[in-house]
Amino acid sequence: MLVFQQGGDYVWVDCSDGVQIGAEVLLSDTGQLQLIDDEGKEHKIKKDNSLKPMHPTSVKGVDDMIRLGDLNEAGLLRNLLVRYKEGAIYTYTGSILVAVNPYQLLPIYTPEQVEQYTDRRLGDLPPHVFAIADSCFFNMRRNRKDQCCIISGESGAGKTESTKLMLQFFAAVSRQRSWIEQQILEANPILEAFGNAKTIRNDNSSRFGKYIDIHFTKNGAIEGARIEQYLLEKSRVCRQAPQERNYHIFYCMLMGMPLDQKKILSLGNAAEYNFLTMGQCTTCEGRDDIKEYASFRSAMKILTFTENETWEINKLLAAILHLGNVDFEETIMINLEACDILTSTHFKMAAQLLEVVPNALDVSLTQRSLMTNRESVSKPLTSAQAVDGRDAFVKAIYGRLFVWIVEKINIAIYKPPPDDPKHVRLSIGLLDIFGFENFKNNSFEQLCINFANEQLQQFFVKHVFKLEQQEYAREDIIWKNIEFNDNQRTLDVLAVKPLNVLALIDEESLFPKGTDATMLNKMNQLHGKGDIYMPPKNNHDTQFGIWHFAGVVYYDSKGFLEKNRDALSSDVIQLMQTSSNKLLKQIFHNELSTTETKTKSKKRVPTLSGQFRQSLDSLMKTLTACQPFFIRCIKPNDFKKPMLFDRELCIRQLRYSGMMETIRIRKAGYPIRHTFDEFLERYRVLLKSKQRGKDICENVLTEEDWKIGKTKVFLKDFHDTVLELARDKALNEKALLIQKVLRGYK
Ligand code: AD9
Ligand code: MG
Repeated sequence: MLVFQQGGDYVWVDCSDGVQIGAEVLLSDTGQLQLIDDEGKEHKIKKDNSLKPMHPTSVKGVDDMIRLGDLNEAGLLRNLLVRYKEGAIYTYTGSILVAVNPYQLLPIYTPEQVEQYTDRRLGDLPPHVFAIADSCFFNMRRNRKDQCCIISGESGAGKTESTKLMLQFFAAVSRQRSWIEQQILEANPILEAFGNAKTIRNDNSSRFGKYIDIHFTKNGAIEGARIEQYLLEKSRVCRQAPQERNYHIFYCMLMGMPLDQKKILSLGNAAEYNFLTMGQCTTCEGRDDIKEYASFRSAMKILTFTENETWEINKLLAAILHLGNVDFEETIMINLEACDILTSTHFKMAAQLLEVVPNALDVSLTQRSLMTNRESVSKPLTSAQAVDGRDAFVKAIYGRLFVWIVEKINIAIYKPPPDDPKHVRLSIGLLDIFGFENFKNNSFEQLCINFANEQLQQFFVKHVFKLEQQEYAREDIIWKNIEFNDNQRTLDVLAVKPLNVLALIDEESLFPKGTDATMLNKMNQLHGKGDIYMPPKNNHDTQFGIWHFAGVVYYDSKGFLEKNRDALSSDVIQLMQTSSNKLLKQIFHNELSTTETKTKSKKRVPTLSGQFRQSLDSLMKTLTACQPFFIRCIKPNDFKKPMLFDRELCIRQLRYSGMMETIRIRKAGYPIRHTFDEFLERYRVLLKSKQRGKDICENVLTEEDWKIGKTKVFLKDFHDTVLELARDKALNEKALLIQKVLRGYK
């Protein structure tokens, strides 16, 4: 029987959120125990035996969750909490890193720290994002295999910051201190200026996904890099939710650009533009737009954008702002609702900056051409339709501009491999992609984003659970299967089964008479009977639900097809044909060349989801060819505040990322494997003999709890560390010995 006699003991008590909370026993007098829980709440409990004592590992916390004695949600959560309170934001689960956002600058990213973590084995030093970077770098060279690191978590959890820290580490250990490293680092301020914005969840939220592939020589020097971007949120250019901003670049430009240049573009303050004020917020606490603009400008120079190119970009950004202030007035034209543009300096400036004739801009915004059987006729647009058309144009300009800028960056940082067949190129890829989204209103963008997250989750599940357990079976390792949440069925409904949800959306988008309603109808008919897709509750409802690995999300089908078609009106395309703005023509060269060749062969412009799926497929192929690392970022509170740990929020994130099952499998499993030959080749120095084969492998392993399969040695993460350290030591001793012998000869 357990009797708590004095203070200082720790126990688990029930908590309203359903997960037990830790509590310290303060005093135990006659009949009652006084407990203070982790949140400072007092509990008075009768002495009884039902109180569960806390395992010592949970009292102080451990570096690696697989060492937790209380292997349950409560233990996991407390471990992160205890460490977080001490400023230890990183924790391992084997080689998977859990990172809790500190929301404050910690003194743990100095050059000294980089040095300290360089060329050390995982687990040698306290958990750190640098240790993961170092392991990627080490494994890449040791195994001669490309590595990737998948950084996941919800908005504001710290993915982008982790990515930047990894890059900082690679640039430092590459040790060349050359131009290319600087260029790769400086790509970030540009990408963030154009692709990040203040949202209610994150003051610097990335509104696009990115995969940065860093290329190394076989000696570990950085050779170049390549950036892939995914699905920028274009709607933000025209509309922002309350307390959110448009992309940083607009505010930076208006704050930082010299007055004489602003004058030429006829630009004022952010408050004057409709497109910058929808969220009623033009500044962002803690961000200095003037300073950011200066860093952006210097980054543009480093990435070889010429003064002229930067100026041309500014012109297009200014044109967007002016277009946003163009007003339309309702009129009647031969019994039809129509609209006129109210002439203003904004309209004139927009035409001037786009380098088109004002009248042509007017016509393309207020009328729509339709092809009848024989001829093209124009139909006037209502002012609401004109606003929609204008917004589509603006979104297209910004979206294409973003793609063009990323391409330009790639031209500067990507170096094609030399023609030498002996040249070895190795790479480490960092994936920083938008987290799972579930808002009050979810639309087509959220479906795409959540689909990407389903794919990444499946990659994780496959790597951590499926392939691992299959391999144990193949190698005859005795193993008790671990249950895990497999999201394959959701992926099947979304994108694999014939006539899956994404295929149906595409099909309806290409079908001229297709509408959101006909699309919804088809989805209901084909998927309504399963348990992944949830049809609308009644005939008037336009929302359907999908059971994702992270919970149910309801999507409003309104506007799906238009967003997916992502088509520009032929009037706008024709307008651009007449423009003399070279950058504008360049960013739209795909559309412009399609219309020019239209008569010969009708090229089909792929839909948005089609393009996105294609780029995701290629990403998955790349990831599958790499050895993966995972960083799971956790957002500790919704207020962007340091030292605030919201239990419920954290439990939810740990649950849907499958952290509990991950710990179980990492604790029970053997994530490190080598074939017998590979193993002996690397660790031969720890042996006296030159023999080969399975039995000899056993002689190397002094620690316990490894397994020998049919063709491979199976190890735990800590074995890898122990072996590598022993190998380093043995090699050093050998080198010393050789030196001694050589000295003896002198
Ligand atoms: V989003 O999906 O792009 O909206 P991320 O990328 O997950 O999101 P981000 O890295 O931008 O989040 O982090 C959000 C903010 O948290 C940063 O702007 C920092 O203020 C803060 N943060 C994140 N990680 C760290 C850190 N290691 N140290 C200090 C941090 N602050
Ligand atoms: Mg981000």
